[in-house]
Amino acid sequence: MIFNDFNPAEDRIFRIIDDEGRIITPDYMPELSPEAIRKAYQTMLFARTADLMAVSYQRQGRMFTYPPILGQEAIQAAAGMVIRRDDWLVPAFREMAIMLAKGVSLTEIFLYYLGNEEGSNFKNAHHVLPICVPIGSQLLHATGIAYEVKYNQKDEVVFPFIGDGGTSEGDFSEALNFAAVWQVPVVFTIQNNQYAISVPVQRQTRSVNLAVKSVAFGMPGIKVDGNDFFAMYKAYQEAARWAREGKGPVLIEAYTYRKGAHTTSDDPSKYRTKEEEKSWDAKDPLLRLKKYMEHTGIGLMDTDAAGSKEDKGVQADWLAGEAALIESYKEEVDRQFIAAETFRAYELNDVFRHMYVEMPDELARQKAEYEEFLRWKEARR
Ligand SMILES: Cc1ncc(C[n+]2csc(CCOP(=O)(O)OP(=O)(O)O)c2C)c(N)n1
Ligand SMILES: [Mg+2]
Repeated sequence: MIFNDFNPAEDRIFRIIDDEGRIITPDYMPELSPEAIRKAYQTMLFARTADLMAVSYQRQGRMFTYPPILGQEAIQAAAGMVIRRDDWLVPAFREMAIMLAKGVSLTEIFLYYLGNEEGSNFKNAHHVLPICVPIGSQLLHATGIAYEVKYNQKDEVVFPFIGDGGTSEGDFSEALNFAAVWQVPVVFTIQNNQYAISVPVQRQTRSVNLAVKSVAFGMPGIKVDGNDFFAMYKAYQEAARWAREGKGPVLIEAYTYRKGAHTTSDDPSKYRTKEEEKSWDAKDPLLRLKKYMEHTGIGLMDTDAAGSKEDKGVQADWLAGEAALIESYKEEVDRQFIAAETFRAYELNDVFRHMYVEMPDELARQKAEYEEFLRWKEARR
């Protein structure tokens, strides 16, 4: 049981592979086929490609502010593989890759960052809440949904996400407290990427880590190397099983690093050093999984490299394969972005329409006021 073996009060961190991609805790290695591991790498590579292109679209002036997931791909690929169709994804705003795994389309995600309300109207995704920018509020929704799940005895687990900074919000404590009191099925993830915009995690808490907060609420908690795909996968497997068996909530701290800016509106060179950023390069989640695959002869494409070629050949094959994959991913991302870019412009009504089945008077008043403002603006031209 990983929750007993890696006690957060002792500040232990759960890892399966080291920075060189070598297995260091074989007893915990999850059973995954070469095909599943290859697929995980490809998922991370697709997410990285889409993420870099999202930043590029913003820089080209074709999209508004976007929060990159660069460096956090292993957490999201692992969560995406464990979360089931009927389970609930309750995102904050830095969960693009998990949203894709749950069936949200990239076009929908891009629409959101183009300010279009249709970007929260997921056509094919099941049990996914909209992106949530008000820090922490989504955790209360998660606990509430899990209350309903337990009440109606459904086989569903709720997966909310929050950042390290978000743990300083009252909503964090309220949501964890009642999830534990009610023993409802929630797997809380803190993506501890070390920063809340410019504020380092050391200024959020005096606790030895974030996972230890689980102790006070009375639930299992574990600090996991968030850049280790296998550790994240194993942690999610065990946490989801725990919650699904009716044992209550779990807190996972995924210890990682935000390699990019907070959002495209931020400049991290103002508050952190190049040396610090560089020190995380060797811990890159894609690099570590790639090294593991190289040691074990799992090729990037569907034929396994083991024994078939000289080392150099495998490496060359990998690089050529990766370049080709990235090219095909870029085409796919571009296709989905253009679908968002050429989507119908949103109507004024959309901004007010989706909150209630019947618009309350106060909202109707705001809508009238806004229409009035637009008329005034038009007349001023
Ligand atoms: C209630 C609230 N307060 C402040 C903000 C402004 N804000 C947006 S993101 C952010 C920092 C969040 O940091 P963290 O929780 O670590 O998540 P990360 O951005 O690192 O993923 C802040 C303060 C907000 N969106 N909502
Ligand atoms: Mg953060």
